[in-house]
Amino acid sequence: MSRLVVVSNRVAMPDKTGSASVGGLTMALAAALQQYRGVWFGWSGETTPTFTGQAHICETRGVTIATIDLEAQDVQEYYNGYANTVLWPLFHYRIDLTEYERAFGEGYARVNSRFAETLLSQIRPDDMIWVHDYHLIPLAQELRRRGLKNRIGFFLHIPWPACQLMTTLPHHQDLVEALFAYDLVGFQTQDWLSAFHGYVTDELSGDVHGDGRVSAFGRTVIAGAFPIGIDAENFAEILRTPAAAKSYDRAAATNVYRDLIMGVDRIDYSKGLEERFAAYDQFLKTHPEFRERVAYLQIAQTSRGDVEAYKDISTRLDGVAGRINAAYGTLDWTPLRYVNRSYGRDVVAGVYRAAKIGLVTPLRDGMNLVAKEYVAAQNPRDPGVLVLSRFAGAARQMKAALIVNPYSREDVADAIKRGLTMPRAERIQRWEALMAGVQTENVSAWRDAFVAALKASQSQLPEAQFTEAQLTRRPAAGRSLGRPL
Ligand code: ADQ
Repeated sequence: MSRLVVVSNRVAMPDKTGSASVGGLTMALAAALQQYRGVWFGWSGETTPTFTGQAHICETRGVTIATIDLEAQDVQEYYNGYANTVLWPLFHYRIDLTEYERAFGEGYARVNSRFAETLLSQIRPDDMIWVHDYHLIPLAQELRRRGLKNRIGFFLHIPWPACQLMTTLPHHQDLVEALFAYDLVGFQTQDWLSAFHGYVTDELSGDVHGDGRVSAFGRTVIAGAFPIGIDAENFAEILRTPAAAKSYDRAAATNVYRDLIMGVDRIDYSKGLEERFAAYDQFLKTHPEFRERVAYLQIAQTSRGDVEAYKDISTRLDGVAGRINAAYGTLDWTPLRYVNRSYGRDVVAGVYRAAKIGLVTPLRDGMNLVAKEYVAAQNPRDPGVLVLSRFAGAARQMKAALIVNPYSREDVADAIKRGLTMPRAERIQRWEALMAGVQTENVSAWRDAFVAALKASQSQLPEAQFTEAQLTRRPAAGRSLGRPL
């Protein structure tokens, strides 16, 4: 049986007890790796004065973990720079926040080359390689240049931008060409896949064949939509833990006379938190009869604190929350509690269950797992209502949610009211439809579909797509991602 080699920017193997704070993606990848006796390769999160090219190797429950340390300049240019100041905002349709610098592109290319250099020695001839996310788009190209012919798949966890936006990226063609070194390229939804097709046909005059094959740059890849899900069974187990029960009891007791509205997010401009707070303000303003009868709890964990665009978000949220509480709060009612920290999955699960409304209103999101976790945590006999942004990939599957436009505070405010007053029978009907999807379109289904498609790509793609020249070809001088044309 061939091994699966998973590559992601960071590696986070769950501990033996299945730590309560580990995310659904980590658990799924860990399970897949155990099944395939795999290797998980990525950055350790540590820095070193000089890159050594040596991986730290350890074995955890049948999985080989291989990590590398990066130089501080790598982290600044590749991670904070190209990945999180260029690609993340661009792919989330925020070109106003994209700050392109050539050094970022150079750092991105350098780290991908360092990943490839170190990874190469770990790979056996029949291994399948599965690369994750926007940090590592050029990795297959770097591996091919070193002669690797194994099957390599790539999964993009975030959206793919519309062609008009993509073309604002300097050297965008080089980045897309790098995707054509994979055999399989996976997107979360049909929308992002269609946007990729649009780029290929409009910008590259490439071909989108009806059977999933896409051709450009003299190469053919398979491109498909593989919507990620959560580990619903594991989530149900977490809900049965004493910590989840305690968290539920506390949230329910604090809000015994009130309906709880909740949100759980990383602090990120793509999650639409300021717009969500404004929508709640609108709701309280236009529906005074609900004041003191609802409480909104927003759990928001700081992320990417070293990136400029993230630095002020928390302060601004503090300000808006303060204004809402000052305007509407009473002696014994705080309308909005904004908690800037991370909680274990068990604690979050308990709060989800106590919440009558789950507010998931990103401005743009590849999928959004919080929407699925909220549904999985509900009491089947008295479920809450999911209010979901139409711009989350999850909206494609979760049609029984109240779908809103997060840019319209009135739209979101109306949905909050509708959710709070929705008859129980309708809540149950909607929840059952949502839950059926969460259970079947789960993380194992995602993983299995991707791995099966990667295996199948073997028979769908030309046997030897790479001539020796293509395998070793470097971009023409001055055409790397970081240098001027
Ligand atoms: P994220 O942008 O991180 O993921 P999301 O899918 O919502 O977004 O996953 C966040 C996870 O972190 C959830 O499991 C949530 O419970 C947890 N979490 C968030 N804030 C937390 C907090 N304060 N305390 C505790 N837990 C918290 C990216 C893409 C998404 C895509 C996923 C998976 O941006 O669109 O769904 O990858 O592919």
